[in-house]
Amino acid sequence: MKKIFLLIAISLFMVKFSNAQKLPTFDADLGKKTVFGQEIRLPYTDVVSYYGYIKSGSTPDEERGGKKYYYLYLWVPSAVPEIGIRMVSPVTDMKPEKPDYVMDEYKENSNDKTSYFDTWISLERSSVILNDSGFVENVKNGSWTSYGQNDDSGELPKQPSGNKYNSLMRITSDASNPTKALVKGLYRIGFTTYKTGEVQGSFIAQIGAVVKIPGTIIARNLDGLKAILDSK
Ligand SMILES: [Ca+2]
Repeated sequence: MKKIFLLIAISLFMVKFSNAQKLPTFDADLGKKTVFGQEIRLPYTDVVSYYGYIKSGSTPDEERGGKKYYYLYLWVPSAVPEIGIRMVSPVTDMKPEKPDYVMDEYKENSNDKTSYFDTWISLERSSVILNDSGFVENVKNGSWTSYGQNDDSGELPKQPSGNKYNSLMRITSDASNPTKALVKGLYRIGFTTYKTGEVQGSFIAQIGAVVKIPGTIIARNLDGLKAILDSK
């Protein structure tokens, strides 16, 4: 029996380090086990990557309490048991691949490897559930329910400052609580810097799910998301 556990541990270790990407694997809370005092997590089955770039001096989507907020809109087409979100800035050794989302500004500024920001992320869900002709306006006038936020995570690589200031969070759905259940709908990932200051430079945002969710959409603005939704 001990041998089997050892083999599992070794193969998980191999998966972790044989992956070509420069970030560590994105591991889920769900199915987490402790074997011989060692915590073993399985990677998210489905990881969607979004490469972005914010130019210094850009107009944020919102300013609250002196902080500049930007949003990524996320359409989740069915209820999910868990969602993981992480954000790393700057993007150094990673390159976008075929299914990844890439902002135009990212392509235009791909040679800027030095600008970055101390990331901070949040997840909220819109009160609007129906994609009709008034969708964009309804969302703007609707409310948002917060699911959580994260500033710094020790699981991610250090920033050029030498600090582990990148962000990661895992949200587990609580089906018994309407404000904690990860139901089908429109979510937004908010990002800013923890300290008041400039959001600038490249970043990668990743959304991890324990099940494959076909039809997941990420967009930088509501009109863009609506256009993709309507084209499906
Ligand atoms: Ca941070």
